[in-house]
Amino acid sequence: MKKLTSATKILTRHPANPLISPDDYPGVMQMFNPSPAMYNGETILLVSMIFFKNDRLGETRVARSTDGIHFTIADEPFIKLDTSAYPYDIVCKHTIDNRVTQIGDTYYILTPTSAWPHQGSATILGKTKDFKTYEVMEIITLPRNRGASLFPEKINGKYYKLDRPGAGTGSQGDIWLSASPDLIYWGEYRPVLCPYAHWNMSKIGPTPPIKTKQGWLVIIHGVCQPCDGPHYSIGAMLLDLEQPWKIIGKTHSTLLNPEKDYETRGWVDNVVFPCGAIADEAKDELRLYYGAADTRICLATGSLSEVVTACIESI
Ligand code: BMA
Repeated sequence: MKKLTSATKILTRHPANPLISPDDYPGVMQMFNPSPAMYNGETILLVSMIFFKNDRLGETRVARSTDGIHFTIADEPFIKLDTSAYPYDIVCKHTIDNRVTQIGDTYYILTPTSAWPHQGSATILGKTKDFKTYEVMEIITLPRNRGASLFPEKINGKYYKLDRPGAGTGSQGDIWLSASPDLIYWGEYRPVLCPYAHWNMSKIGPTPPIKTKQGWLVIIHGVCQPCDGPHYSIGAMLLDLEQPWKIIGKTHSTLLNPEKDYETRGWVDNVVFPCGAIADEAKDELRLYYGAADTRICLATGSLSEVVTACIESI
């Protein structure tokens, strides 16, 4: 039998975990589910934050780091919208769990928000060039769609995004694909992946695809429902570079499972949740920043090529 690394052993948790914890920020209740990007050599995380004061909903702040380990978090929210004006009075509350994708010198941010009194999450498309100013562009999905993620380049002349319709309906949430000529108008919907393994039997969701020689690597989260409540874990799938609706492979094991105290205990127990990863093909490195127990932010690193192989071999 061919000797392969078990997918569960590819990533190593950083010894400094948790890298960011609300304990160090008075008034902050939760800092979690970060969306990573590289900007001018710095690692940026768009951090999801919730405060003890109940007059504030979830917001997004920018954390910056020169070494990818020690982060400084901005004092002000990054995503600011006129929530007194239609449609953002209804849609734009609770802006957490972003997905960032760089295309050229622009960083596009897909933000799932809660649409009240309507139910479920619509997706807001915004952009920045410097992680200081944020510009809202359009609402690009209907509810219920939480976790939509943009590809980092056009494929055969079209933009593509992964969608997650059905989110929030309990035991559903699959991954679909859509295409657009301009990032605003979307169509050509295609199903991609539905729950397929024990750890993602209830729901499954995407993050922004990472281009590798073998295909688009997509870090995914999956939810299962053991007796002690939902468990959120992390795996990956690989999509065809030219036909991104075609799956080349997927991990049957988890890459990361809630195991450490900082993952199993918090505001929501047993959660490891990704909103993206930083890949370096030259160094063969994957840096996966993730939210732990909806409370703190952690890092796990490992070989990018081993994650790709785990997908191809369906380990
Ligand atoms: C999901 C999202 C995430 C959260 C997870 C676990 O539905 O709301 O923000 O981390 O649940 O609570």
